[in-house]
Formats: sequence, structure tokens, C-alpha cells
Amino acid sequence: MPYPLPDKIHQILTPTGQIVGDIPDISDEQLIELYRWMVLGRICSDRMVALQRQGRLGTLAAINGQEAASVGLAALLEPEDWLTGSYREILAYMVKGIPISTILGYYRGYLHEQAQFPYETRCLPIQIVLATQILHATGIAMGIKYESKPQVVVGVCGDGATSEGDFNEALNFAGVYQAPMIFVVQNNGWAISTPRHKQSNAQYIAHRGPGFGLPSYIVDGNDLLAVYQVMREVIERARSGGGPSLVECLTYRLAAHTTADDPTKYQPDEELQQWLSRDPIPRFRQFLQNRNLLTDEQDQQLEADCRAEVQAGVSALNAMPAQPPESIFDLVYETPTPQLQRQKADYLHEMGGVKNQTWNEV
Ligand SMILES: Cc1ncc(C[n+]2csc(CCOP(=O)(O)OP(=O)(O)O)c2C)c(N)n1
Ligand SMILES: [Mg+2]
Repeated sequence: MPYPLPDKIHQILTPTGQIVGDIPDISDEQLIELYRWMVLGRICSDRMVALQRQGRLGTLAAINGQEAASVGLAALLEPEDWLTGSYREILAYMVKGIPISTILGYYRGYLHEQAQFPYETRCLPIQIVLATQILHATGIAMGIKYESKPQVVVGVCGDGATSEGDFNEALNFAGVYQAPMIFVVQNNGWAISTPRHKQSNAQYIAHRGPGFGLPSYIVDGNDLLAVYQVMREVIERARSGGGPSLVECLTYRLAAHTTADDPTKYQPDEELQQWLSRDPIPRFRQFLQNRNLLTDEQDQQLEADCRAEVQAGVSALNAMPAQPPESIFDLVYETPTPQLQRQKADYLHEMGGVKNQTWNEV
């Protein structure tokens, strides 16, 4: 059997702050930088939910609880590497270089340039159709292999998305073509209200990798150092021609599926409480404090700086030109059908002639 089945959960830092693995070779400044990304992600996610509640953004998915996996999967990517993800990857996209204002613009339904992911970031747009981004990622990775470039691709999806044919087909293609591709599954236990055990009878999603000939890893997704360490190994292997890998990050969403969801209808409170005690941010903060790398004052300052950064993103969003609401009718067909033209006219009539909404500063 060339690839032993993974049966070990990689962990470096337990929820109670115990060090149980080798700390990766990483500077003190980088440790603080990784922590800052997690704090920024949590603040940004909370602010986005508040903006949605005020009617200033559309439906969106909070990332609370998944900050360690999000930062760890993106932190080691080079500018030329590619990242494809779902609606749950906003923090990973930020780490890869997408401005906060661009993400906010997307969630306000803006389509103009300032709300689109810049090409230089090598991020594909946020994908809502589950697992399709994994096929796109694999296609890009196969292209990179064909052109013998030193780039890698990280494709991210949730546990629910792994039940799609697309995910499994992508694993097969990446394996056969030995594409420089890293599959990352953010297994947060739920696909809206469908629990993980109803997605697959396998104990771990990573157990699927060896069946496709891929080295696979199960990682404590709330342990930033563990995710970082595994990502370093799989990225280096892919970049040096060693082929694709599958990484399953065991994590949990501490918020609703989206702003249109009420998890109290299905999520057992004991489960939530258990995972609240594994929150990746206090765990990493404690680690930094134990190493005398972060005082309470420095932590407060870091948080204030992150709030200011998110606020700057909101201000940049408010300075963007508003999207004319009728533009939703303009982008479906090159030549609109008579039905669409009628709908557009009715819509504009209903809107009372209001074409552009303006947003006051918040
Ligand atoms: C192909 C497809 N089927 C169904 C949906 C509706 N849908 C949106 S999110 C979601 C759950 C996805 O769960 P998971 O992959 O675990 O990601 P998570 O939201 O937990 O991050 C579903 C079924 C969709 N967007 N695309
Ligand atoms: Mg999920």
C-alpha cells in the first residue's frame, strides 16, 4: 500500500495551551502577524454581519471559529500561487491580498472593478456553487504542470461540498496528472443543517485521498501552527514536483451558516459549548503570552488597529460608486430577451425611478 491511511490528527497546541508537537520554524514577528490576521478576520466577519443586519450588505457567511484554518491555509502561498475557495474563505482571500473593501463590495452586489478580485492576487472569485472551485483549481494546477511553472494551487471547500462529484473527479484528475494542487477541506461539522456524518460513512474525509493516490492529512483546524506546518509540507512537495495532497482541517463554525440561517434549530448547544472552548483565537493568544510575545496592552492595541483597518475598508466601500439596481438585468444575456426587458421596466417602475442608492457613512 503506497500511501498509508492517515489516522493521526496533527496538533501542536492543544485547546488548553499544551504544546504536543514541534513548533514550526517561524519568527516571533511572523507568529504575531498570523495572530493579527485571525483577529482581523473575526472583527471583519462580525462587522460584515452587522452591516448585513443594517441592510448595507447582502447575505453572507461568517467565518467565526474557522480563522486558524483560513489563515494557515493561505499564509505560505507566494504571490504567483493560486487560491480558489467558497463563500467561507473571505479571510484566506484577505491573507492572499484581496482588500477588505473589495470583499465588502462583492457582498453589496457591486460588479465594477473595485469590487472584483485583482488578477495579481491569483484568487478566483468567491464561489457559491459547491465544489466547482475545486475543479477550477485542478484545471489551473494541470495547466501549471503542463507549463512546468513553480506555482501551486490551493482549492478549498467545506465538508458538504466533498459529496459533490466535482470534488471526487478533481481528486482523480489531480492524482493522475500529478498536478501541483492542494485540496483543503474546511470540515466545520455542518453543511447548513446537515451534519457531517450524513455526508459520508467514512470517519474522516481525508481517508478518501489514498483511494485516489494522494497523501492525506487530518489536522486540528483550530490549531494555527498545525495547519501552518502541514501546509508547508504539502506546498513544498507540490512545488517541487511531488504532486497533490489532501488536507482535512477539523474545525467548527461558531456562527450561523449564513445571515439567512438560524442554527439554534439544529445545532446542539452542548456541541457549540464544546467548540467554543476550542476557539482558535484565545488558544493562540495564550500561546503568545506564555512566550512573552504579547502583553495585554499590545493585544488591545492590535485589536484597535484591526478595527481601524476594517473601518477603513467600510469607508472605501462607501466611497465606491453605487451599482445601478437595474444592472442585474443587463448581465445575463448579451441581447436581453423581451421578457427580461419587461421585467426590467417593471422593476424600475416599482423602484419609483430611484436608480442609485447612496450610503451614508457608518
Ligand atoms: C451545488 C450546490 N448545491 C447546493 C447548494 C446550496 N448550499 C449552499 S451552502 C450549502 C452547504 C455547504 O456546506 P459545506 O460544504 O460543509 O460548507 P460550509 O457552508 O459548512 O462552509 C449548500 C447545500 C449550493 N450552493 N451549491
Ligand atoms: Mg461545512
